[in-house]
Amino acid sequence: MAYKVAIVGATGNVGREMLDILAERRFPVSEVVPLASSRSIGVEVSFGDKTLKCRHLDTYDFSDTDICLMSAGGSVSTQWSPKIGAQGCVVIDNSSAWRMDPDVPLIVPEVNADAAAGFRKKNIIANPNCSTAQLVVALKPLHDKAKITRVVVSTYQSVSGAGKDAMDELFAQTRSVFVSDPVEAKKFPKRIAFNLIPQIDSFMEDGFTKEEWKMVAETKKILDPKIKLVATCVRVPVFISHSEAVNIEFENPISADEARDILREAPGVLVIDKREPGGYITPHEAAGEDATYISRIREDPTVDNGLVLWCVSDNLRKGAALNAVQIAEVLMNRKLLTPKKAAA
Ligand code: 11C
Repeated sequence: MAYKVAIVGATGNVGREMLDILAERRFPVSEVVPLASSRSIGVEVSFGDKTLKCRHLDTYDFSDTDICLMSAGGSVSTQWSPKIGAQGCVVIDNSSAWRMDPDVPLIVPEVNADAAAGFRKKNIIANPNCSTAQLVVALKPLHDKAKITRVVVSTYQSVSGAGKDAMDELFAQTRSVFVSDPVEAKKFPKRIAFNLIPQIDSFMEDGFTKEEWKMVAETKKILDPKIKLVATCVRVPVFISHSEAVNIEFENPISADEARDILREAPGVLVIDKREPGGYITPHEAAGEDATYISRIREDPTVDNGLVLWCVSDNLRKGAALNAVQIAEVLMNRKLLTPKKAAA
């Protein structure tokens, strides 16, 4: 049994990771079709040891394709996902376009895989924002044990979250600083090299940014609507992996030792927590890895039942491409989707 899979946005940061992860995890494919906008037609991408040429999204017929992994931004997804879904191809979408739609499941397989079964209304499943995905993987096992009431999270997000141009901007600005050239900021509102920027996405009326709002709304949809969450999202001059300092308040008591033991057993989590110099994870070490890493687990002495921890994950993998492929695996393993060729 093998699935025909299309990747929309195959030349982007996340699209390329999707191709790599499908190959690495040996997801059973009968064919993989990279799709892109007109400016990337014919561009070559790698899939395992094969080289594939991008085809045009506008002229592709999805009727014999089983799964579409979509990473082409909100406006492409808004326009295309319903059309693709109507052709019987399940869209797993990485944009924010469908996440809050009540008829679209928003899935992190380690947390709420059961909700994936609700995809048939629109044939669309949403992938969360990268900073939410790693957070809920860390929170879920602790919530099951001691019931989380409130979370305060500060993020340290890498530039790859803003795309390839943003990575190029960090590189170019860093070089300019070294050779004393003028530093140009195009993609980011201020210089990012040797700096940090307390704004990700646009501002909302209440003073929070959309990135901060997404962390609140998506955590509630995926994990528990009763959890109160407040976020401050910051861009840092790191290429890959988002880091988060997380303060968690619980209804019931939970010690740092208990939390460490629970997290060690939790799916998708790796604990690196030695109370000594270097006994924790950094974004550089998490890049290219699949796990959500947890370090610096300690009790918060300022509240009744509180913990503080440090959470790091590769935003292009668990935060995007890996999570999307894991959703496809849920559809396959739970027999929620039969390949069209097998069904014919
Ligand atoms: C960033 N988290 O780091 C964003 C990128 O809603 O999927 C992903 C935005 C999203 O800039």
